[in-house]
Amino acid sequence: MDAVHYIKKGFDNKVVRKLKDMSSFFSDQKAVQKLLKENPLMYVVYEKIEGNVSYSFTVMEPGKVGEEFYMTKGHCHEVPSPELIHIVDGEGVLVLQNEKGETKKIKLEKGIIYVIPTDYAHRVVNVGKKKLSFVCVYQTKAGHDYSIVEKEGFKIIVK
Ligand code: PAN
Ligand code: ZN
Repeated sequence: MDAVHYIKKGFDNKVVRKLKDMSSFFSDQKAVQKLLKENPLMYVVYEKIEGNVSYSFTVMEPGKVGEEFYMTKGHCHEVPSPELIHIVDGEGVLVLQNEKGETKKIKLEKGIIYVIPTDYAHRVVNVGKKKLSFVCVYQTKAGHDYSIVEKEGFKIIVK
């Protein structure tokens, strides 16, 4: 069974994020205000916990807020730990930023497994015209810390 079917067969957590859940993350606040009337779906995350290892399957909608592509909120791990990411379908860009403010922008090729290094805040952007779906693998204890992104944001804006 491939990872997607494995996760979708029995996930433990499901997170639905709409624009309202992340409205302050986008740079064009006028565009945000206009779109908030319909509050579009941004993405859904299905998570499966298997002891020390957790897996997630994220399905992102295509679209833009102003000029900026739909993206995930982005986070650091509470317990520093790396993560694997694998694109299942669609066109994605991975944005990384560490505490020193060093950034990386990586185009995610379908069929390749990428490692998100320890200590990097990470965000995925759907730069395509259709849904973007990807699988992540990480330590269950990694946790999600959104506070750094909420406070400082990412320097790289993907348009
Ligand atoms: C992923 C992300 C998922 C959604 O499972 O949590 O793609 O992104 P946000 O959590 O930033 O909203 C992951 O990176 N887990 O560690
Ligand atoms: Zn993560």
